[in-house]
Amino acid sequence: MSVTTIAPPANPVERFLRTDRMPHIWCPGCGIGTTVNCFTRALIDAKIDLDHLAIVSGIGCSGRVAGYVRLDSFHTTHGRAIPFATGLKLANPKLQVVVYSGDGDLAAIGGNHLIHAARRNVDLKVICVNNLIYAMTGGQTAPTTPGQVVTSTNPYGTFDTSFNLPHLVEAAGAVYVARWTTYHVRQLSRAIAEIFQKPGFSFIEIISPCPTLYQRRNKMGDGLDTMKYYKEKSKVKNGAPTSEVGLDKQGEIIVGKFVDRARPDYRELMVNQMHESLGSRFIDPVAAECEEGEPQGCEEGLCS
Ligand SMILES: Cc1ncc(C[n+]2csc(CCOP(=O)(O)OP(=O)(O)O)c2C)c(N)n1
Ligand code: SF4
Ligand SMILES: [Mg+2]
Repeated sequence: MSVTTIAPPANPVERFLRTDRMPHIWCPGCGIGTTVNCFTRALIDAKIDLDHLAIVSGIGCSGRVAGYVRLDSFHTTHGRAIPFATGLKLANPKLQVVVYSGDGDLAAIGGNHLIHAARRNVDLKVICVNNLIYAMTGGQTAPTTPGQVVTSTNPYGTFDTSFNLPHLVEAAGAVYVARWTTYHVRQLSRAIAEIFQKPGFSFIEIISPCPTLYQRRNKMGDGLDTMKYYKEKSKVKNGAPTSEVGLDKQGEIIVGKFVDRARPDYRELMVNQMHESLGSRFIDPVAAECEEGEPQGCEEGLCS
């Protein structure tokens, strides 16, 4: 008698993971894995050409994403994901370049790079996992930590004013700004798929739990309790003025797509300026490459 074994259905996310690097370092209930799930589903839904995709992370628990995805990924130094990604994008404009990192990495040590990349409208897709602290190094206060939150460096509660990241990047010039939590998995996946169609500097903030250091110290329960908390406290307000979406310890979490606008990106401005200044003496290396290698015309439209 022959025995038929039925293979379990393949997990669609698995092919995007470096399974040889498992088990991962993330704690039970951590939100970072959920963000990776949403990200990989967005890659599937948006039919992203993986040969033209690069992921850049900085250092931190969130920065570990680059090491776990089976994609062309770069785990750079703390705070330097954006300048690294900017160089990558300028050297190879055909790449879709994603910066995937934590709030501390992007808005503290990397804060200047963040605002200037937004100002220049560099064509990057920035995914910021905001767990409201420096998690990897022990739960210290970050520029995103809301007032009164207990951290390892403010055991009696923080008191300095925190960054409202959507407002910061909108003011600096980002063309797409959204915020979701790890509870909003479908909306988050859709937003990530959407920024792959959006030229210029896009920024998605994902409010994500760190049960080990943030939730525990603030008596907010475990990962599941935090999902319930996000569900209860979140209010979808697409188009909300970013000046009104700041976070506090226990208040409403305004989520949604806040900004979706168009303006020329850094490369377009650079090429236009060089043409204006140098005329026919300016040879755009990308256009020249297209003429040589793709005589039928460049689908990316980078030479126009
Ligand atoms: C130049 C430098 N400064 C400081 C550190 C220490 N450091 C490593 S991760 C980290 C904080 C990361 O916080 P965040 O980006 O929010 O990531 P999380 O761990 O919260 O996901 C710090 C300060 C470092 N690695 N390099
Ligand atoms: S320390 Fe916090 S952010 Fe880091 S893996 Fe654990 S739960 Fe996640
Ligand atoms: Mg953090």
